Amino acid sequence: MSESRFLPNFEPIAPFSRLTDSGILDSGESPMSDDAVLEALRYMMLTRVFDDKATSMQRQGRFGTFSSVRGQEASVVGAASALDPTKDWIVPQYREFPALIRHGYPIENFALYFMGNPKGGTIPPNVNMLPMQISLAAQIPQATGLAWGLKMQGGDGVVITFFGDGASSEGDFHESLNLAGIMKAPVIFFLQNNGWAISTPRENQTAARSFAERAIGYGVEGVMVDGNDLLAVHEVTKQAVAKARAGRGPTLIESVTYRTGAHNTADDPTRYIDQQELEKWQQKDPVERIKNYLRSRGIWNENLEQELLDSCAAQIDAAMEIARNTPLATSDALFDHVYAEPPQRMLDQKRDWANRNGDAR
Ligand SMILES: Cc1ncc(C[n+]2csc(CCOP(=O)(O)OP(=O)(O)O)c2C)c(N)n1
Repeated sequence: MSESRFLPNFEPIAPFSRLTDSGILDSGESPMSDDAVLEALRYMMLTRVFDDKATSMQRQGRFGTFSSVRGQEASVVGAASALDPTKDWIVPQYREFPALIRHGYPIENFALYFMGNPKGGTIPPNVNMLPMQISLAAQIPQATGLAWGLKMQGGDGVVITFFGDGASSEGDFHESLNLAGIMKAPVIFFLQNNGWAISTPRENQTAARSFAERAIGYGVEGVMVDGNDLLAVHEVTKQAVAKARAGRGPTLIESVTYRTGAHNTADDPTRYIDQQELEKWQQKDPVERIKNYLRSRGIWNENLEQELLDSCAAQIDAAMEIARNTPLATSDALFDHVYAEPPQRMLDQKRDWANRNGDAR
């Protein structure tokens, strides 16, 4: 066939990037100031410290099942650093610790959540985020609805929702993109393609050559970005935020990265991950890459690294101390924070529960 009627062609496409694997910037101008990069790197380092702490807490039986961000730090922080916490909203999945902390969610709440204390799920009133979502893709329609609502209220806030390649196979993802495209809702669908949905590899998730291109079917712009390149992720997210703020609708960002840790603390990836593939991605470690970039700018050295590590460790320790000293929840806390104004049937259930449980512990 010389002239095919069929779309599209399937030539491989490369993600947008700004840094080489060893952290050298291309010939253009950096989209982030040195101070902004340093701040972002601190969030990435803070995440590593927290991930190690949380994993060890889980091993001691003091934390529930926990999913680390390992390997995806540039992806999450690059996206979050393009947001204005005073007006933009985050609608998370469960692997976005640094984005939530930068937005104002207290680390101790995050810890309490994994300690099974409902207090952890409470979001301070000035923090623009919805709760973490474990049921895959269930948050995506909410992000579209929230963005559409913000638009109707006449403000210029933007919503970003995070999810994985696995979640993108759920109907919720497709329905949300479709509606967001029609309504020109100010929402960014931030799909972290980390290679895996637990043990299901990316190639079993879709026959499409990219996840980003799925946007086209909904009249939405899509972009594929190197998720281990902080500068590139920040740049495309910033563009998507500016576009949404200006009333020009949603964007699907596919952030191509790799989960270099386990899916969560209940997973053993050595049973299914190819060691060579893992090592290839470890060479592109996002934290080392951005440190190399700062080294090439002459502003990174061992003293600064130690200083940052110490301050991250102190910050995590202080938050853990608060979480440890928070009284255990009584079981009637189950009924709190479910409705702003609890309906009568819930008040009845709460009273019955208290009558049956004495002090309701
Ligand atoms: C609706 C639903 N189905 C199945 C699961 C079980 N489950 C939890 S995480 C996961 C894989 C998710 O992979 P992905 O969306 O790529 O995100 P990642 O964890 O890799 O960041 C599955 C299948 C779930 N939580 N929710």
